[in-house]
Amino acid sequence: MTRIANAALRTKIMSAEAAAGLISSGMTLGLSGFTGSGYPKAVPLALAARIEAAHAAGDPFRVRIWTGASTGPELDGALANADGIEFRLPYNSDPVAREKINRGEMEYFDMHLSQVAPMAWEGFLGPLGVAVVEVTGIRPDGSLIPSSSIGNNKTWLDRAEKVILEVNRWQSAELEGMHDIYYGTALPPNRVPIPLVKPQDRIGEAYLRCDPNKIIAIVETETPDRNLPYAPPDETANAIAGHLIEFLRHEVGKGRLPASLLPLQSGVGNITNAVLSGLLDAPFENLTAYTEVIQDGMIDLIDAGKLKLASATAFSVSPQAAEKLNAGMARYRDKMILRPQEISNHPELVRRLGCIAMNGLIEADIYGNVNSTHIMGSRIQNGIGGSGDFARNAFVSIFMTPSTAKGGAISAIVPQASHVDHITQDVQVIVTEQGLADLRGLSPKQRAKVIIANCSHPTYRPALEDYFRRALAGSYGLQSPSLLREALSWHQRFIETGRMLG
Ligand code: 0RQ
Repeated sequence: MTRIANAALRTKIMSAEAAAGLISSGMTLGLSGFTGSGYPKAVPLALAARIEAAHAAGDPFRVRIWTGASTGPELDGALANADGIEFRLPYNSDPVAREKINRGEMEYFDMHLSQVAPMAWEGFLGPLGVAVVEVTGIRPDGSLIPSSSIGNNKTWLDRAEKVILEVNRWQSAELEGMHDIYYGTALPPNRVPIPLVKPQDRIGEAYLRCDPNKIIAIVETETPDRNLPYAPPDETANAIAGHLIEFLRHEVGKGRLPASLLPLQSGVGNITNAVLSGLLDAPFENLTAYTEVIQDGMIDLIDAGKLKLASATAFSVSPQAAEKLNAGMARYRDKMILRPQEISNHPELVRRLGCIAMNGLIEADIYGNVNSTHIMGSRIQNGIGGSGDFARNAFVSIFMTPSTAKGGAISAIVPQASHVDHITQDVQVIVTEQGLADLRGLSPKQRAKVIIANCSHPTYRPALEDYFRRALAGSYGLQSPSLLREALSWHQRFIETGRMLG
């Protein structure tokens, strides 16, 4: 059964190959998709095949790609494999694309996710040729029922010269009504306050608007989102979750947080998912989430009656959770809201709501500067994603990580971060399986003592203590004492020998 209820638009149905044929080399494409949800699944594959054929014929066909965040192998993976991406923004976690970026074969603009839509409107990113957006259905009046992510779809549909839609029958029809698309954003000097004061507030419309004259193709699909399983929490993840939940209990005990906490933001990954699982047995009720993605752990918290509402821009769930979600969508619909990412991650709203931000990190230095994106200062892992939107503006900004990486060859706590995404002022709590460092109100030297003592792995602690002691004795100044020749030597040693310490 078709989900295209508008007769005029049904005349635009065509194959993915025919739709991909409408895209030219050099174009900028604005694609839907956020952490493996709601991305177009047929047109990018057909485009990748077209690009491969063009390359075989000596035509250097490449496109520029804008999305919500990460997508799936049929999009980033296929286009990167075909060597078809010239430029990519704002986030990537695809391994093939990552390799291309690190080899210098693809330009990548890694951005705060809340800033993508405003910057697209500001104009300096250049014109947007074609929006390729997955939807759940098209209504008789031509408005669009969004799918399992919103991301930047509103902006792509507004800004693109032409639009290609994928209507995916795999998406639950019961998604209709879950979304909240806010049409009140503007550029300065015409900006007004965003009228959202609680995570559960609905301030927009349930449907995406789209000028039917811009629609050049509609492709029907029935293909699942790329949903990856979460690893069951291991001992390390459980220890991190335990320290963090103990901290939250302590803050409630001190009266600094209400018993229902404040709206939770949780980054993606197994550790943050373990924290959400830990909340199942914690003594907090009537929780809310104002976050980027709804993960398995949040669905379990809703089922347990602990989480009363989750606001996000996308689902990021395992195949089992996707099945549960799709089967029970009508029940979940009034407990979940999907919004454009400029609203889900808006600094004004994160500050107003007082979110508890919980994100992963790659490394932190002894002064509390956090690197979320680069390995050994140079290689990109994923991107800053939404972590900066939330960390700077949160009520309390928490970062967590195992204390070592790569089987112990790397310390996650280092004398100096090899790249900084979150300056020490945006980092209030660091947690590893070793313990938790509450850095609020501490000077850099006080921070160093707590981070080394509470968070570093015992294998690396003596070397960190030794570095700090010598820096205190012999550095150029004593606000954030550093031994510059030595500060990045751990990274250099890893590059040369495969281990940070001899
Ligand atoms: O590499 O897969 O090759 O083994 O980094 O690390 O431990 O699996 O942790 O999946 O939680 O990711 C910061 C990358 C953590 C993530 C980061 C290597 C490690 C492994 C992944 P392998 P883990 P996670 C809002 C929040 C930025 C975006 C963000 C991230 C790989 O949390 O991308 O916060 N954050 N978004 O071996 C060398 C170190 C390392 C290291 C880890 N110190 N040195 N390699 N690794 N630490 C949500 C969104 O924006 C969508």
